[in-house]
Parts: sequence; structure tokens; C-alpha cells
Amino acid sequence: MIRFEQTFMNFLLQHQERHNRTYHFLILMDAMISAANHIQHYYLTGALKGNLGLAGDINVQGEDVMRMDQIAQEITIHYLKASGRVIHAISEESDEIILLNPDGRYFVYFDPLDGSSNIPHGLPVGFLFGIAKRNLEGPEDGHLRAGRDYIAAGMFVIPTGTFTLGLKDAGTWRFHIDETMTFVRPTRMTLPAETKTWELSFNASNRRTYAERVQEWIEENESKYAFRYLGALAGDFHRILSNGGMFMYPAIVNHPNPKKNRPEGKLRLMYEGAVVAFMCREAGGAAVNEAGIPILEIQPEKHHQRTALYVGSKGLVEDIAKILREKR
Ligand code: FBP
Repeated sequence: MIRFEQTFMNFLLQHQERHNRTYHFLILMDAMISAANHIQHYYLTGALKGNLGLAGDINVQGEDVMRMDQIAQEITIHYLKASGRVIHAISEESDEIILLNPDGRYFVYFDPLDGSSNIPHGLPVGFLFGIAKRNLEGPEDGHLRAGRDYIAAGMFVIPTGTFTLGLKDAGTWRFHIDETMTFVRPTRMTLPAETKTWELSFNASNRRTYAERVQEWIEENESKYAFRYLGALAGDFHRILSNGGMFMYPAIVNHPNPKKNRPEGKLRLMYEGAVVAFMCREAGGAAVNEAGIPILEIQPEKHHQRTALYVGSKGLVEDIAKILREKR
């Protein structure tokens, strides 16, 4: 007896029909799926094909570019261009805004391969994206969109074959890849209220560089929760969505080498912070920056703007946000 599962495209088609939406979004999501499957193929064969090493370039963030970053970037731009639905895209791997289809309907903000420290080992990385819509009523000025204006945000955890998508006012859904490389079985994700599975996720080797009050909050709370850290935002947030708890990448303000301080945070607002914050909101959670300001409310001034990030179960995020908002 063959077991048939609902496919992602069937799920999205019904969603679009239920909300009287157009097919344009379907075509864009088909492009994202094709890009993710293609990137997954290159990552899975990366070790044998020698693609898991350095590319020899430095990106706009001043970081070494991995060969796989370039491959993932090229693949994603190909499919976004071919969709004919995207005006411009912003990518971690591109200094400038990428102009695609002037008549496009959407803006796409993406990190083609997140978690670069895992790439040389073939360990889990992420393909993160946020989508906003152009102004259909009047002229479009292309201004940078805040997370609250995104209509969808998602992530593929590569090479695990899982895909999670947040839809504005319609929840966050997880899909699994089947034997035909098709994403199936839509599963609604809601952060568990029960705290016994909650986890804390942060780079423990940085904790002495965080603000005193953040270090104190960790000391007071860490014994209550399990500690897990993959070193790739997509993988760590994937766990938080299932088990609850909080992922945090606080500002670095007490580094023994002041040059290594990052008061503005490390992660990028538009294609990392806002992406997980959007999915988290749709799953009943919350996300704030180092001042306790909701990530989705931050209006970006530049497209590679950074942010500190505290994201996860509302109870925990609100608890640390209280001390982050205190004037010192
Ligand atoms: P990249 O996009 O350059 O990979 O940076 C983002 C990231 O790798 C996140 O995925 C992860 O949460 C964090 O940086 C890990 O940073 P660290 O190695 O300092 O813990």
C-alpha cells in the first residue's frame, strides 16, 4: 500500500486559494525550492568534488568566502532571475543590491549558505530567505523593508532535507523531503509552552565578552535548561522551534581585544535576524535586539546592517528583554 503525503506545492496552492492570492508567489517559491535542492546536491557532493574549501576571496563582511558560498549564490540568483518575479535581491555574498526583473513583484533577502564554520566539515548549514512585496498601488521606491513588512520567511537546513516556512498571519510550517526530492507533510510549528524541553543556544566561548547584565542573566538561568550549539543559525533555530527555549547571539562588548568588540552584533538583520524572527513570531515566539527592541520593528538603514539577536519562546525572550531595556 503506497503512502501518499501532501506536497508543499499542493499545500501552498490551497493556502493561496484560501487567501485569494495570485500564482506569482507559487512561482517564486518554486524557484526557492529548486535553488535549495540544487545547493543541497552540491553540498552533499562537496567533499568528493573539492568544493568545501576556501574560494580565496573576501566578502563585503570582511570574511573569507567559501567555494560553496559562491556556488550557492550563483544557483540562487539563477533561479530568482528565471522566476521573473523578483525586482531585486539582497544577499550576504553580494556587496551591492542585485537588480533582477524591473517588473518583478517581490524583494528577496537571502543568505545562500549560513553557518560557514560548518562548511569544511559538511555539517549542517542553512539557506535563509525573507520575502517582501512591492507597492502594487503606486510607484515603488525600493526602500529597504523591515521584518514586519515581510510576507514570508523561510529556511532550508542543508543537507538534512528539512524546510521551514513562515507565512504572514498563517503560521510557520515545516516540510520534509521524500524519496522523490519533493517537500511533503506540512507540519504546523508552535513553540512548546511546556518548559521541560526548552534549550539555551549561544557560543559559550563568547560569554565573558557579553554585557555584564547578559552574563548575569545566563548565570541565573542556564541551570534550568539544556545547552545546545551547532554553530549554524538555521540548525540552532530549527531545534528551538521544536523544543522551545532561546537562541542568542548577543553584542560583544567586553572582548579582551577591543578591536574584536561588536556592539552592533554579528548576525545580519535583513537575511538572518528578521528571517528567524518572522518564523518565530508566526510560531508564537518573539525576538529582540541588544536594546530589547523587537527585531521585526527595526527599520534597516543599510542592507548589510548587523544586529544582536535573542529569539525563541516568548517567556524567555521577554525575560531577558526586560533587563536589556533597562537604562544603564
Ligand atoms: P555566516 O553567515 O558567515 O556563516 O555567519 C553566521 C553564523 O555562522 C550563524 O549561522 C551562526 O549562528 C553564527 O554565525 C556562528 O558564529 P560563531 O562561530 O561566532 O559562533
